Amino acid sequence: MALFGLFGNKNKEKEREDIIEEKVIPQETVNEEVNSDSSAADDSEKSTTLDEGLKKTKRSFFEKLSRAIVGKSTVDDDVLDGIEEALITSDVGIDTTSRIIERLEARVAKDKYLNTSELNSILKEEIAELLNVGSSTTPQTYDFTKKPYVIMVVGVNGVGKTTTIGKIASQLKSQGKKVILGAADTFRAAAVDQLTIWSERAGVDIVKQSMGSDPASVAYDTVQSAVSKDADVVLIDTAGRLHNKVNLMNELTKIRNVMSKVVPDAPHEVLLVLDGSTGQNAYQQAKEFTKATDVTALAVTKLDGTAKGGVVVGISDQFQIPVKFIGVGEKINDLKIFNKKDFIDSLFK
Ligand SMILES: Nc1nc2c(ncn2[C@@H]2O[C@H](COP(=O)(O)OP(=O)(O)OP(=O)(O)O)[C@@H](O)[C@H]2O)c(=O)[nH]1
Ligand SMILES: [Mg+2]
Repeated sequence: MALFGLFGNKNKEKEREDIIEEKVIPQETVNEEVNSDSSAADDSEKSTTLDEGLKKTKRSFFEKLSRAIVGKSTVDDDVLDGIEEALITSDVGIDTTSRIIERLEARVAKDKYLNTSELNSILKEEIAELLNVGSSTTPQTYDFTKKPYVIMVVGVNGVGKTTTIGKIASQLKSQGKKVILGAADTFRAAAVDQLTIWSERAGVDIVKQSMGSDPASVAYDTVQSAVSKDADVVLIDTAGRLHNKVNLMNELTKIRNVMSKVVPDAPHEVLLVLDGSTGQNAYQQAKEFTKATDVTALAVTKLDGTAKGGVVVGISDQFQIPVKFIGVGEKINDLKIFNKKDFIDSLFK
């Protein structure tokens, strides 16, 4: 028996090694990797504003845009080509960029002498309309009539799952909610320690077991503890995984199933965390992960460290699943509830 157990663990380890090997870091993002100096996570520092968080994206996008219109007074084909390039290289994505350019073309066709000096406001209007900003309200974060409201957090390695959980826990705690974290990333001892530190920072409870224990068992214990303590929200941390690792995706199904034995409609939310600084990779992950498992909400992190913030525009345009949160820093208050209007306003400020 013990021998089989040993082999089982070996296989598991092998699978994890594969994941780490397969973690793709596009070359161009290496230089702009976010500062992961742990001193940056000092809670006493003030939180990053949306404007500050989007600074790199804004600077890079408007530099490209001004290059597109230099020496031009009206929006002609050359200018449109330049805008297209600016959008694509800001990681808005080809499909969404095409839709924005089509809108601009229609506008130029109507008004032949569209002035380049108005371009920013025109572009802002068209992007806002494309994303249906007029009808957007800040997403209701959670339905607290469900008690406990169970959130399972998933995604590939290193995207910011654990950090995002800590930030959400802190926000909910400050709203007076009773929150319990579940350390269902049992693969690394450090993962449990990291979540424990976040639980202390946020001032919320945590349920954990020893490293290597069954993640589904931790999730089960957490939900049960939440029920007995009359908690409002459960946040389950999971190990990073790739969508194409069948066993690991099955593990997520198992975690879901055991939680629903305690609270029948749990998990109420499956939050997929995406690293915004990986640009097009984040799209790919969203596409593939949402195919492989039920995902009900998205969080896009690390926007502060990248010029690829346009990725949020593309993701909100192309996925039916709402972007609920954006991460703009490593500190506990550096998570914003995503509001399309505020985002576009900040981008064009
Ligand atoms: N600058 C910045 N860094 C972030 C943000 N969110 C997370 N990070 C950093 O990203 C790194 C990875 O974050 P984790 O929360 O450990 O990511 P994870 O998905 O839990 O990682 P695994 O458990 O290893 O799969 C940490 O150094 C975080 O501080 C963000 O919004 N901005
Ligand atoms: Mg983690």
